[in-house]
Amino acid sequence: MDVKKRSSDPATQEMLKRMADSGQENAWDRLEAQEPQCGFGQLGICCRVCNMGPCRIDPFGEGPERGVCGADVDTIIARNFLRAAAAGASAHSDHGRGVVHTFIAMAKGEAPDYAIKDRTKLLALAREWGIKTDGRKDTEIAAELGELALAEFGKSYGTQRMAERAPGPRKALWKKLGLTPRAVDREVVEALHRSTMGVDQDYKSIIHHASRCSLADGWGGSMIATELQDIMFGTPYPKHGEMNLGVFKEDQVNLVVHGHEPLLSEMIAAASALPELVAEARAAGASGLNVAGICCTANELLVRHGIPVAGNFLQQELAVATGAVDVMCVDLQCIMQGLTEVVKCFHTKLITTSEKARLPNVEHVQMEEARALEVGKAIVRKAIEAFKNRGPVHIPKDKGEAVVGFSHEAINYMLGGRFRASYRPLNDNIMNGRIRGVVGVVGCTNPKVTHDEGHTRLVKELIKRDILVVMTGCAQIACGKVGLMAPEAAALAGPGLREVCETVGIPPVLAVGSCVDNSRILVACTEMVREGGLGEDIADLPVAGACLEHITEKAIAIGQYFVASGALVVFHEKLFPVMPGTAVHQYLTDGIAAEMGGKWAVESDPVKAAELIHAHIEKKRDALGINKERERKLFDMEDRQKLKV
Ligand code: XCC
Ligand code: SF4
Repeated sequence: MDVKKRSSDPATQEMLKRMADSGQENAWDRLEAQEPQCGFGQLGICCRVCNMGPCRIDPFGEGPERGVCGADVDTIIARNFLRAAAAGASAHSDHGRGVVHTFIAMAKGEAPDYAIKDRTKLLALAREWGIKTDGRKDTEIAAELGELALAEFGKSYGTQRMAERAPGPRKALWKKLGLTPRAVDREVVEALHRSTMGVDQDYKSIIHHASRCSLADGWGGSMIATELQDIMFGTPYPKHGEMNLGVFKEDQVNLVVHGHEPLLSEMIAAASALPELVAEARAAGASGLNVAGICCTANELLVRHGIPVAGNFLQQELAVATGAVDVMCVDLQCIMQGLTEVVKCFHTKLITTSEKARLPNVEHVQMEEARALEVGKAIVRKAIEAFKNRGPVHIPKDKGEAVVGFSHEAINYMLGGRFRASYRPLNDNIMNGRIRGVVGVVGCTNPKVTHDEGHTRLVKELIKRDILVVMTGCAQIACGKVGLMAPEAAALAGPGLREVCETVGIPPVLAVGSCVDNSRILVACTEMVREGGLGEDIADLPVAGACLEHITEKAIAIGQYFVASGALVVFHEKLFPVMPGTAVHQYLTDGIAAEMGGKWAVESDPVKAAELIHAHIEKKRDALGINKERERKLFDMEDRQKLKV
């Protein structure tokens, strides 16, 4: 086993060796046992949509070219792509719906442990949605807002309210193409319908719906999740954070919260700060209570409260293998069933909390919004109990220091100051060329590629080229671990970006939040357009998105909504589930740009991906006419030498 090939993160390498030595299995081992994986599946050319199949297309053009029903390679790939986008959109959006239910309960006084923490945001959103605010109680406004938000998931008519936020030309384009997203549930149901046997069999039409369904996620379910979570739990502002397995404390009760929804983990965090529970932990022989997160539940708590992050997706089993985790409390999404095996080797208590996400033979403590803090306290007490049974621990020392919590509002404030909060300084610095552009690097960590390496190398290459990076998800954790979100990382940036970072006091890589918080990036892009000087639409901006380690269907939905919003999106070539050389591949990576301004690109090498993104950004800058000065300067040594010959 070559641990360096498995991961570029020293803490992960250390734990991989330890797990191998003690015969404990993890995702990398199980991947090895699967190899070689099905090549048809990887290329998206296997269809199991009906029972005349499964059918597969021969990629070498020697075998079957069509499924039993006659579906060709492009139809099969596009249908699989659409189903992935729909599943991804449903995951983010069902999370959003859960938040709305709690929000309404809070407003009606049925969830007493929740409150309105960001009143400014509540009122702003209420006004945006035409809700009367004058002379009304906050809870009354919130109740009405909650009902309207809930309708976004299942209303019979109309389109997503949040999509109204997009720049004018983008909205007009969506309208012209019939892409303005309708109710989230409708788009997901229609995606499943269209992709059944014998319905939509024109790949462009199928991808078209993948766009609309994904837009219902980004400008719908995800954005609603982000906004209402901010109202209830606070909008993120810059704060200190720490990331990696080194955040576990040997002498404290370590409670890991893992998954995606902050509804319960917020309560667990609050419970862990209660003096009575701290006293109970002390009585059990611990010096305190340490809550740490994994995956996007971690990102939610990190950006709002600076609660430490123990690791990203691939580190969940390794966290248990430290022996230092007393309770691993999971909500939903990205919870590996493999956890049920690894906890058997340790004292760690695994607890499920969502009725939607159960594990066999695992204790279930149902999250209940009416008594959420009580549930949180009960889980903390279970961790204190488990601490007493703790065996030997092995905690890697590594952890990265970071400044995190750059919501759209925080960026506005950092750049413009309290009284003239605006994106003007950002736009100005992009226009004068100190910052070339902005790139969102997001998404998962996949054992098929070296863990963390795609993200960290790409981000280093981007900031070196004076490109500001904004991050979410497990990619954010990967870069936080290596210190790229510390202000000192400005030293790794190009001279222009460095100057801006040092003047404003921001790191060159901004931690924005969880995967539903990619909606914050959509809002930030819109704000850049509104501020002026960088074109009329997101497609005009010198921006892009990238994910070189994607795993989940959610990443496909995110990628597609960025494409349909006008951005270039780069994925790892081998992880993109679309066979190269097909018409649908050609369409997604080229033809679609003529319709939507955005498109996909595939690249496995982080340096080449950075070059590709940089070239794209310069092209956008040229089109905006903000590159004139630079062109003159670009007469470098090489050009001079050419002249002499
Ligand atoms: Fe899951 Fe969001 Fe992917 Fe990480 S990044 S592996 S989705 S936790 Ni969203
Ligand atoms: Fe095969 Fe067509 Fe059925 Fe897919 S839908 S399994 S290609 S027969």
